[in-house]
Amino acid sequence: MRQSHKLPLVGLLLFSLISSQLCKICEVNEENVFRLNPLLSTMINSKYISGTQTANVLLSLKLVGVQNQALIQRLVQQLKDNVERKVSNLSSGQLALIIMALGACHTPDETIIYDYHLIRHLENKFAVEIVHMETHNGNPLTNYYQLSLDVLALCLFNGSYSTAKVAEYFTPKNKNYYFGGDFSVDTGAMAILALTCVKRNLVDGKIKTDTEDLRSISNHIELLVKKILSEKKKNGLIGNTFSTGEAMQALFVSSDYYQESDWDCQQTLETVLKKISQGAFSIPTAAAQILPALMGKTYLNVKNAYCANVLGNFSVSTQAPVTVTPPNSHSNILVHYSVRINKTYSINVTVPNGSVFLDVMEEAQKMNKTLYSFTMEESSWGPYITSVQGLRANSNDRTYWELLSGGKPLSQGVGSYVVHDGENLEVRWSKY
Ligand code: B12
Ligand SMILES: *[C@@H]1O[C@H](CO)[C@@H](O)[C@H](O)[C@H]1NC(C)=O
Ligand SMILES: *[C@@H]1O[C@H](CO)[C@@H](O)[C@H](O)[C@H]1NC(C)=O
Ligand SMILES: *[C@@H]1O[C@H](CO)[C@@H](O)[C@H](O)[C@H]1NC(C)=O
Ligand SMILES: *[C@@H]1O[C@H](CO)[C@@H](O)[C@H](O)[C@H]1NC(C)=O
Ligand SMILES: *[C@@H]1O[C@H](CO)[C@@H](O)[C@H](O)[C@H]1NC(C)=O
Ligand SMILES: *[C@@H]1O[C@H](CO)[C@@H](O)[C@H](O)[C@H]1NC(C)=O
Ligand SMILES: *[C@@H]1O[C@H](CO)[C@@H](O)[C@H](O)[C@H]1NC(C)=O
Repeated sequence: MRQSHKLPLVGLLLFSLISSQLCKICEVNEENVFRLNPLLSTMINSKYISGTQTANVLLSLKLVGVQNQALIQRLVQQLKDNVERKVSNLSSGQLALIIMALGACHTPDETIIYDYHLIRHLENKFAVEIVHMETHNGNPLTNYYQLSLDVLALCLFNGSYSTAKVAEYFTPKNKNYYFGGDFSVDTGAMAILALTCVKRNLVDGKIKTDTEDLRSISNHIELLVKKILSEKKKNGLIGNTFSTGEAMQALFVSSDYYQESDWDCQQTLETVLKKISQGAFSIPTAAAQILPALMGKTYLNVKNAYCANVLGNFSVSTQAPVTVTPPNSHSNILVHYSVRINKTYSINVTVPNGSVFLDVMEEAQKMNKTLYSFTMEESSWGPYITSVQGLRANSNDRTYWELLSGGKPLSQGVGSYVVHDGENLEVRWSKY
């Protein structure tokens, strides 16, 4: 399908029709299923402080067929309370995730979606994102990862959206796929899932459309797949550890856009299993996002009438999750910490060995509140830094507080990144 844009339209439609149900899937075999236990115990032992975290975990557990009804009911109840009390406060992508989690696998809790008119709320929130882009220099209220979640949920649950707008806004040229010039693999992967759902509905004739839209959506998928594959690392990860699960899902559903030799799925799988054993997925959201792909599932399976009980016969461990090397709290370490805006403000901070980035920021703040004060918000990935020295990140002008070590951006947040003796840590006022 690499030359799809050169095929005559009839050929394109026919080919899409035949191939759209084919998936290239590699998954953990039975002897290796025990290696997923750290993910399950991280998810099960989560504190569920954020509704988005709960939605990520519930969606993941349902997709792989975990049968723990007591746990599932507890999560459903929490999401129900969430939409009951504050549906208007949820961002578009948060609501989309909740809808997918509640609606996955046709379980009875699907009715909550209709009782609370969640699809209508999502249609409105998606429309607001589009208006925001049109009035704010192309910047959505949230980001393209969430807009992709929106389209995916609307597509899966028969919501209404404009195919023409999807074809227009999701062109891979759009700046919202990039952060600081770098292609965001997570974002591209989620967009492929959304566009594939839309494409399947068009091909199946569920939605009437201009054939131009179908052709352009198909071209977007093809280009995004190329970009994802070009982010493949030597060890098989795609993007980084945390984007690999969603990239795998995207490649599973788009196998007619690349050749078998373009991706060694087994190698990716093996590297992810190694990362699991090293405790890389100790945040529940991280565990939830990697698990479905490892069991050969994607977010497009949400509408399956029945989610195979793939894990049902295996014992699910509920022991404490694998933890990174226990902190040696008897010794202290010294780190250099800087806040960079236009000028750089630096300080040396002593913290117990095993401390995380956030401990350093708190210590610096104690030492000089004027220079090192900061605020944060709890999110599904842990604490997110929202302001430093009173200067607040703002998605309307694409500003944020970037975390770096030795001048290189970190791939973890302040709540999880463990600091080392002599390290140069920095929070930098940046644009994405
Ligand atoms: C969009 C995005 C951003 C945007 C957020 C602002 C915006 N315009 O939305 C920007 C570019 C600013 C950003 C920044 C960072 N991000 Co980011 N981001 C994402 C992305 C692609 C989507 C998040 C989202 O909307 N989720 C869906 C909604 C429904 O969930 P939510 O919880 O409500 O989303 C909010 C939080 O996720 C929060 N957020 C975004 N990134 C991060 C990172 C951390 C560590 C935390 C605690 C919160 C957080 O912003 C979202 C919108 O409000 C995810 C990919 C993914 N797989 O989730 C990466 C992702 C979450 N980010 C990541 C990272 C590492 C960062 C940074 C630490 C990078 C850095 N070196 O500075 C910083 C955060 C620094 C800080 N200030 O604390 C990692 C986290 C991995 C991990 N194990 O912790 C991810 C998974 C990407 C990846 N594969 O590496 N990010
Ligand atoms: C909703 O958001 C508003 C404004 O940000 C805030 O004042 C209010 O407390 C929030 N409500 C809930 C239930 O979180
Ligand atoms: C989907 O929604 C349309 C109206 O928007 C309706 O006519 C149709 O019956 C719905 N289909 C399903 C399967 O619910
Ligand atoms: C689980 O066990 C039952 C009964 O032994 C069997 O019928 C079913 O196929 C098994 N499922 C899996 C996924 O192995
Ligand atoms: C900090 O702890 C780690 C492991 O617990 C150890 O390897 C390292 O030597 C310690 N560093 C210092 C400076 O004490
Ligand atoms: C940084 O410096 C530039 C140029 O002097 C100025 O326009 C900008 O407002 C400064 N930014 C901040 C956050 O102080
Ligand atoms: C921090 O300590 C280093 C030596 O480890 C020293 O060179 C530097 O000047 C100190 N910086 C500050 C801001 O005190
Ligand atoms: C914090 O730093 C500023 C600027 O260097 C200085 O004027 C102020 O006295 C410092 N405050 C404390 C409590 O050390």
